[in-house]
Amino acid sequence: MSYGTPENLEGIEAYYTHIRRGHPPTAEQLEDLRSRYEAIVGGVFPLRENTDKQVQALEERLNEKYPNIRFACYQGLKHAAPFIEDGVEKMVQDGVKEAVGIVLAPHYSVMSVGGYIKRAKEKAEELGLPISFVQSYHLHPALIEALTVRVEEALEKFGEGAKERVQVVFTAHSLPEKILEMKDPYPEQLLATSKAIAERVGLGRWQFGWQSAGQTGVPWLGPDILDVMKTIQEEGETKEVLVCPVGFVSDHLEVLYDLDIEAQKTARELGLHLERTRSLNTDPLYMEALSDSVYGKLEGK
Ligand code: FEC
Repeated sequence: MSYGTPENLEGIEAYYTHIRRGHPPTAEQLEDLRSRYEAIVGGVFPLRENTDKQVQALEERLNEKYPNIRFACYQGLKHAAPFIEDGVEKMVQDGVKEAVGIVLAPHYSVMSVGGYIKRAKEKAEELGLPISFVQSYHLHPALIEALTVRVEEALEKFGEGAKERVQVVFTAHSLPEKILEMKDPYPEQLLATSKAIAERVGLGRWQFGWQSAGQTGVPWLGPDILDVMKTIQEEGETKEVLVCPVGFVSDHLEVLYDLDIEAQKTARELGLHLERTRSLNTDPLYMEALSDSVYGKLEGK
């Protein structure tokens, strides 16, 4: 399961309305989102192609690794077609005997992964399909390895001694602060992933920051990456920043716009040198983390 993205520029309004639980955006909100998509894609939506490739790569990896079982991967998207319910329905139509649900995002929150699982479970129960779920895989060794490699290679762009000098900021999508009252594991899981990578690389300076918070009139988790950069500039201990978006697994709007355009603009204004780690996309180590997590949930193996 994955977040989903519009098929084309005309599809943005329906997509945005779905994200807003059926409430259409104002003309101004719609224009703002359209202009962000136009800035990154010029009419193509990278998340769609990336998710297709990830699903294909996972199916190939599962069948290669566990040849005694026949695996077929179905896609179910949260906010676009094919929706989560469509994916479950297709499995039943195709005669699937046992299903495992996994969300491509590694960290559990009741508001993110929990929402995907709830919808898939309800549809599977309605149709009588046995299904189990991977809740999170944020500390899977292959995931940590893939992210460690990315931090190390990005640090090379800063030259000698970068490991001690550069401020590394791990980020993820912010959520409304109310998740803290619910004892949601999301912030802790994100910190655990960040800490594991920082220790593996041997980072001298690192911290966690949030990004892409919504404008909904309620407080969202902070500090935001843009404020984090302002603080780094004010403290004056370094002018070099590497952002590693551990909560995202693909190149899409929140990475290609929020980090590569918006955060880069702020960095330039603040006189900071900002780099970002490469997205996981179909990295074989990422596929290893996914396939291993799926296999671990199979009843009939
Ligand atoms: O490239 C693309 O087309 C899609 C990029 C995209 C990803 C993504 C991931 C997450 N979101 C999460 C939570 C929220 C909450 C709201 C919210 C709103 C938006 C909007 C867009 C959008 N999100 Fe998203 N998210 C992506 C895109 N997201 C566009 C609407 C306009 C805006 O705010 O920019 C607020 C909903 C509301 O109004 O009530 C909450 C979380 C993730 C990471 C986990 C996951 O992938 O599921 C959490 C990718």
